Amino acid sequence: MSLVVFPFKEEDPEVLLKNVEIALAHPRVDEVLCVGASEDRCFAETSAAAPELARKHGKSVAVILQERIGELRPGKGDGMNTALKYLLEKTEHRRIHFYDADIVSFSQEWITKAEEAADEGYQVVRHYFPRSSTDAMITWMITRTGFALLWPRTALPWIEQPLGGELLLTREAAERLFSDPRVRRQSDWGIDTLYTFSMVAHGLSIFEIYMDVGKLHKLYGALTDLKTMLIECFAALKGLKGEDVPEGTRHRIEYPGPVRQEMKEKVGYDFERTLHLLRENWSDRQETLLELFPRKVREGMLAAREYPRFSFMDEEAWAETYLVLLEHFDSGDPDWVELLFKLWIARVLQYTTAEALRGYDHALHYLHRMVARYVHRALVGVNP
Ligand code: GDX
Ligand code: MG
Repeated sequence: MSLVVFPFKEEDPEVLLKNVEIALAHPRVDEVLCVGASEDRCFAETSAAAPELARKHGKSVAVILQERIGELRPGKGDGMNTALKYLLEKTEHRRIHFYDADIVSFSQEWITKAEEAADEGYQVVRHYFPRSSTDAMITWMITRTGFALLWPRTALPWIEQPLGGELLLTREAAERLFSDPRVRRQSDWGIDTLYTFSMVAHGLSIFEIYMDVGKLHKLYGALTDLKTMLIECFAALKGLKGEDVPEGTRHRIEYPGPVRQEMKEKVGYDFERTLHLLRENWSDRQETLLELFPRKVREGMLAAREYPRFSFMDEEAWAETYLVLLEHFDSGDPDWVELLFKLWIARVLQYTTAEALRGYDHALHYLHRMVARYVHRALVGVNP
């Protein structure tokens, strides 16, 4: 039987409690665990409502605060790792599910599909779902790009949503992840990268299941809101760059379904507000750091201080930029943080205007091919 976990921080308690009820009503679920970042309003309301929900369903509902397990900013990583620790030390459940607390399209189907895939013997089940062509820009430009450039022979570049927070682990998989010190230290947004990395590094079998309904949840405006996530996800990848990953993971991906028109037309971020970000927070030191980058990138970025420029940041320029960042980026240095952010903004804007504008089908095809070309580049080298 299974444990369902919702990590949460400042969420709408109504959404979280509805999701808790959905999970409790599922026949495969024995217990629900909500792991809060702090004693915020959501924590108070969820704790107050838990005993009644538990009674109603005849199952356990625990609401706990996350422990300090890692070494970086205390964030979602401490929350998820606290749940692994709880599973292993306090319970006998055979499986653990994670779902973001803010999903408004959550249903029993999320749990059922994961359980059925695990019944086939997979140690990890990951949910994936349609996303708009301008959404998931950290996933595509940071994580999948990095996985392709660093571990081209492994399953890593081919994981559809390597930052997805919806997944199932068998108890055995949870043990493997939690015993990995690289996973435990990652207390911040880098946790999703570390879980994905670690499951492939440990050779666990993975089934990616497709959720038609998609994940409707809280949305961001300008890309600034994603800044911390971007930095922490890149830093996590950079920290892993020398690590060995075996090639032979069993990895199956459920074939996706047709994508609704609404999703195809959705715009993932506010273009105009994002354009401004290219001109913000420059310093002399950042200009000096640009000397480490290829000329095209350096000149393009310097010009972008005056007037929005980004067309120079094409796929190849981004690969070259990425390799420089892997070498030199320092997440403790505010100038590096600002520079990475603006370089990524330039890449996202270039992709948006050169590819996403040509329509959803073109854009998604482009992104998948881009990853394949990065894998090829890492294995075979750059074409002359
Ligand atoms: N316990 C705990 N502690 N929970 C947290 C914390 C924290 O410090 N920070 C966030 N959460 C919860 C949050 O309440 C939600 O349930 C979940 O973690 C995800 O956070 P949200 O703000 O909804 O992030 P978003 O942008 O929806 O990100 C998700 O998708 C990203 C992606 O796929 O790109 C999330 O799973 C990210 O980890 C992932 O990178
Ligand atoms: Mg969310």
